[in-house]
Amino acid sequence: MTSSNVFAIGPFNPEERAALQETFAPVFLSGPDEIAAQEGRDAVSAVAYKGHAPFGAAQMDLLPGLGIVANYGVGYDAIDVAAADARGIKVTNTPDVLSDDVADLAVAMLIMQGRQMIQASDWARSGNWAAKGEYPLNRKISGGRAGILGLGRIGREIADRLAAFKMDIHYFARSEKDTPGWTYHSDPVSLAGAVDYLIVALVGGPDTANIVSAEVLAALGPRGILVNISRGSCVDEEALIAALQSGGLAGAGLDVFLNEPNIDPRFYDLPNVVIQPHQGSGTVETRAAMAKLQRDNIAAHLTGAPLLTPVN
Ligand code: 8YV
Repeated sequence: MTSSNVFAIGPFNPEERAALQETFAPVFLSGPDEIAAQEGRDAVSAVAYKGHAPFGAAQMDLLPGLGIVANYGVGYDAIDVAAADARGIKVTNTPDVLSDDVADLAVAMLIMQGRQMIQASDWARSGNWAAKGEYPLNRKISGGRAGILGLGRIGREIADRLAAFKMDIHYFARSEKDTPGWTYHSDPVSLAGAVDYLIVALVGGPDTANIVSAEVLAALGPRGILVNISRGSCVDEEALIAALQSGGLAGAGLDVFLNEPNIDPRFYDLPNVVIQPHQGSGTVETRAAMAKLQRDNIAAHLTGAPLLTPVN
């Protein structure tokens, strides 16, 4: 199937570009700000979207024939779904295929932070191991109390992994789930107060903005470790930095930030933070599966077949 009526917008890698080219022969744009200058935009019926730049009413109105925005990613907070609904535009995302990788990274950051793996590696590399002896003792992670903020697909994968680390699992979600043995909390402060480790696995967007507030961080406390693999917007970043600087929180493992990739430089000076460059889904296997699901959704739309993973 080829159609020049497809725009592929965002930082697609060479493999993704080649597959999109072979399937749809799209016009490639590096970002939504390039739409306005495109001749032929009136004929565009599908957008393959990648990245976190906002795609809302203004962009949709430049594409009067648009029928689908297929997002590369499970989180679609960059796309204004209400504006899409109002224009009869379908939105799809890429759930499930990335859940394992994101959950793996969440657990890895928790252990890296708790066991001080970066500092311990530096200790060995710098010669301190030989010169000064064994690395100072750190902290046991298995058997602790873990709180999952948002028990969706990714949150469940994280909880399952941490349960295998013999942890006591607590969670916050919109409603109580059928998860025998796990403890439900109806508000994030109560959850944070009950656990040692708080893992943020919420969706992004206005409804979850700053859910991890100063109050939540205070409830998590000086022995608490915060892990975030969802969106920077879920955390009050000022309050987080203050807690990390003051010892109000033991540490954090963060894959997502406000204003990424230009993150707040104060994070670079904090030794108690494991920083990852939003790479939760960033494996060869998973990114190929995400890209394929995105293409399959567009192909379904163009052939009138049911969408595989519709959002609206
Ligand atoms: C990004 C993500 O999509 O799936 C999500 O919601 O945040 C990531 O997988 C990916 O970084 C490409 O922008």
